[in-house]
Amino acid sequence: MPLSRPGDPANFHLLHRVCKVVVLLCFLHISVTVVFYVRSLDTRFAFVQNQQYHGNATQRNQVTVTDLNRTHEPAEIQQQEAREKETESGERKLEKCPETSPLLVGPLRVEFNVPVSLDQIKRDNGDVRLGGRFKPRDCEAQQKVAVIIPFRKRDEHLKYWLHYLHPVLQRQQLDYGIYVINQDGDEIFNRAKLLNVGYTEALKEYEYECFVFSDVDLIPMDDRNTYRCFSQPRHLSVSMDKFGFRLPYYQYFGGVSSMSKEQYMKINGFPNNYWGWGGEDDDIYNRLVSRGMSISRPSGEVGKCRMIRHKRDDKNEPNPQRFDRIAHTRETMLKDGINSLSYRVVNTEKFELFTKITVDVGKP
Ligand SMILES: [Mn+2]
Repeated sequence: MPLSRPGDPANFHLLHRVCKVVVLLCFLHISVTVVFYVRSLDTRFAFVQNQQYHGNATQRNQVTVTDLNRTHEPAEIQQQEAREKETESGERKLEKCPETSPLLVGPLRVEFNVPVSLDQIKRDNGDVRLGGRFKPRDCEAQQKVAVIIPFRKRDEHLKYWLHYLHPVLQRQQLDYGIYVINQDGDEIFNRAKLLNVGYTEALKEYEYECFVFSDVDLIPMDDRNTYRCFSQPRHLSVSMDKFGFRLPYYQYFGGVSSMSKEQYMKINGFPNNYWGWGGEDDDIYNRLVSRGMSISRPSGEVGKCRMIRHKRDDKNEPNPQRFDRIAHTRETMLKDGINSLSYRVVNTEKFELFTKITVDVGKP
């Protein structure tokens, strides 16, 4: 048999079939490419959203991320819907936020050489409500926290505090309020009494369960240092730059600390009679220990913080009676504390980023 020559109908038929297969293969290749391309676009979009989220730390973007994921996972949709189911009271019932917030970023850069403006801080924290209140949008916070700041004539420090702390507290998914307790007049300063006033006044406003007591000039350098309460009273400012990033002494409880309502009541609150600088934090430590409690602390790494450098304020001289007072905490704490607190509120102001309560605490 001779081989078929070109132009033979049988040969043409074979060529036709080969072409068909090639075209089909091409089509298949293109479809697969298109499918993968579209999917990668989606992922990339979600990634960008996620990045922005970490960048400005508001709740809004997270909703978008969740929404994107929803289109791919029906189980996720059901969960989300269950989470958002209306309760009988008509209120939106949210699931508890996780024990550790997924929004935390870890170490933070903290500097005080660049000036900050209140307007910019307001713009950066659009989700904060009047009086410096916030709660997470997508979940129910683990704790309701009142942050109490004893204050007098430190507006420049307060600005930095608001600038750094509002984003951190939001990322920590807390239901919080900021209370700046401003000592009226020019009498000698009384930090611990102002803290007692803050505790009392904050509770009149909302059912706070946890109280963070913070000096106005202390900024955490890691957002994993959560401003909430623990099973024991918590000392949060454990490695300050001022002390070479270490504890000055084991019993140190100054700077930033937190206590639940129960822990605070157990020690009759704080002393009211420490006028001037020093000693009140050691008195508080003695109170805790005498009630069988101990201090809980974050690690030295997570507990790093910076203090804004400043000169000692006028009318806050070291208190010469402090050593004598500390030696008698056990006897005095029963009658000196939240049960003997007296003060007069001069003025309450609701600013966008904090509540300022000006108070007359008397004099020694
Ligand atoms: Mn200071």
